Amino acid sequence: MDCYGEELEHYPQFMIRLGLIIWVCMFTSIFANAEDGYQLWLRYNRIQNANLLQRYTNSIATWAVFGNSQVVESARNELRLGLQGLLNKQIPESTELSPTGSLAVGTPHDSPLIRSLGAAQQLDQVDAEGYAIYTTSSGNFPVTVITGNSDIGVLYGVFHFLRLLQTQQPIENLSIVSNPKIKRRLLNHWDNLDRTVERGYAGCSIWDWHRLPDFISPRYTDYARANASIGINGTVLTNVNANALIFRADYLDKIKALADVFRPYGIKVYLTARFSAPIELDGLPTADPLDPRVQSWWQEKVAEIYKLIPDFGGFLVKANSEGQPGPQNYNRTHADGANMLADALAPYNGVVMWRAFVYSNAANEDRAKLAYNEFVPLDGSFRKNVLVQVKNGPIDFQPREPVHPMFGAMPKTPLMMEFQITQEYLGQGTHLVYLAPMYTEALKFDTYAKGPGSEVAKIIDGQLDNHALSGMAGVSNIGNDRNWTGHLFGQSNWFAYGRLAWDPDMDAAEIADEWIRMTFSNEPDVIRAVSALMLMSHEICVQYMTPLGLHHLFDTGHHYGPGPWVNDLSQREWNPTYYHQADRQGIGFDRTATGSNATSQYFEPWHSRFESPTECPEKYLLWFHRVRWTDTLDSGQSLWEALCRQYDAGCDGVVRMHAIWNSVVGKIDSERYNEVDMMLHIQEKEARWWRDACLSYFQSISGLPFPAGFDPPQKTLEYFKSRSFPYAPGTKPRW
Ligand code: BDP
Repeated sequence: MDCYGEELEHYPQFMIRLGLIIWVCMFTSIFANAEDGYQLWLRYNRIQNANLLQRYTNSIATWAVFGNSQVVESARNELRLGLQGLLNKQIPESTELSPTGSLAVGTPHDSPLIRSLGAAQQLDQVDAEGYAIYTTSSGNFPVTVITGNSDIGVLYGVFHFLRLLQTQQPIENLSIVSNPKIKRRLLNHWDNLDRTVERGYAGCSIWDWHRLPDFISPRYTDYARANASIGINGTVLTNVNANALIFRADYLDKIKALADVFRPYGIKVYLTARFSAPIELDGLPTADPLDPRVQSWWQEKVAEIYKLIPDFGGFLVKANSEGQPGPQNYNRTHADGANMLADALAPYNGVVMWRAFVYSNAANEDRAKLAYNEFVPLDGSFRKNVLVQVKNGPIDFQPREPVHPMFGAMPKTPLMMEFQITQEYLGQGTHLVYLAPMYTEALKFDTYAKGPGSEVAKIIDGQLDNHALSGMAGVSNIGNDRNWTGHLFGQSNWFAYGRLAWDPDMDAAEIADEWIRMTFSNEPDVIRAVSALMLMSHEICVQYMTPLGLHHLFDTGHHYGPGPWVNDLSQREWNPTYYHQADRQGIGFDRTATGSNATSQYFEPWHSRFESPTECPEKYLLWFHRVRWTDTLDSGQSLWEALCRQYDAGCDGVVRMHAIWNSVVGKIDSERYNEVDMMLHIQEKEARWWRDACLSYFQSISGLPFPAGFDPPQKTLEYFKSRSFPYAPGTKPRW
């Protein structure tokens, strides 16, 4: 028999063996690497580094959590889950200390052991929600203590400790004290009762209103865990374009069910209040805030809510903005409206977050100035439990805006920061854009409101003007997609938002580093590559969408993709042409003294810097100035050439990002690798779409040739104008 025949003879057996091997490989690879993103950054996968694993196992030979409250129970469960996963074994829960090291967790109030380990002294610098993590010893036995003045402090400490393990930090000699700098750290869900999400790109709303209050999805607990792990302590469940129905008794029962799930994680629920709710729900003839019938309606409603949810947080209100009802319908001011609700909430320590996102349809004034004009004169007239919630920039969550001039201009009123986490204007569900650099650009901006050192971060954390109330809101990017945020990297923006709400002085790179380690890998190559691509991504997006201070070039309704040509919408300020004002001579919005004078709303030296075309930072040039196409910029290029080069640089940037991602192939699981790879492919195509559509249009206006060597758009302007996306996610019919 020849070899060939011999092989054939053994063929069936061989095939069975081969099949078995393939099956085992597939099985183990599926289960070892099943990574669909659901776990977010709370992946407690076994630590691969054997030395480290041994060191951790020695330091945590036993562990105990003291106390019995719901919040302490959450801390205990999380620690159990985390240790079991990361250390890959069940560590005994015991109050007996081990000679190699033990972990003791709880408030001094709950445990004599924690008291005996010097917690009181460590907690000297710790506030109501903060914590201390430190290494000490009992006899000769090393002990790691996680403690706080409150149970929630302990839970936050536990998450911090797990983060140390997840990011593979040494834990033998700890001395950590951490307090949140901002008190109300909230997510704002723009979720509707029909489960659509106003600007959502990750599926439907996670709130399953129809099945609530009886069906409690396990997702609600995981949502709470994820938020608590980054210090978020409140959630506004409903859209700012509010529906009064949420105040009906059956809906309040649903809210109560969610509040009950979130409470063990220190998360309070808040609702958006539709100003006309008394009319819509109970047929009152008016919603005038000074009418006693309206006042008692709200008082009763608030009492009803607190009866069900004793720790209810309060109301978020969008009033007299984009068609929403408000106090101005009755010739009352924003303060009248906010104070009426604040009075109803005050007996229960509830707050009102009154949004400053207003622009009057009638006023023939630069939209960028309107919120300041309406609100600054009201400084000092709001009740103590009112916060005014201000978007980071004066228009509307554009890829880049200068800071909102209201920051620093209302010293008697606590101002809350509102960031958008969902990427309405930043590539929605398909672009990788890490937003921490954009957030920190705003937070670190020195307004000079009280001279140097008046950073936005210090205004919103209450330091600068001594406010007890402080807050930050992030418009959520969460939906019921398996990976929560649609794009996997959307998770990093949720994470970064929470970390910055806890500490607005944190650095975007530091946050990226944590997130990558917790989400993907602790391998230096992976961290280096992914961090580089994240940190470059925002600037690149600005370049291919709205460079040099351009803004609101987005197509109507869905805001997905470019529409700089749109000029037929009924309201002037809904049209992109209003914002760029391009004509044969030049482009840009003159907001200097010769134009709308929006520059005057900024403190010196910003007022003068923004006013001067040469001193104005180039990134805001066309925001504040009209510039001729042929004017020369610092680079020596004409404005037209610079614009073309910026769009080019944006496209090249995405190609670079994609190549960087490709360099981690094989170093992370293939499931998430491939998903992001496909998204980056879309992003490359869409960056090119932005470039070609915008430049085709601007060229049709400027009449100038493209610079030498420039790769011209491959399609006509008519083609770009003809594209339509009737079912793009997050589409809003009106604008
Ligand atoms: C805009 C959105 C719109 C929101 C509005 C708001 O396009 O859907 O309702 O902001 O913040 O960015 O109220």
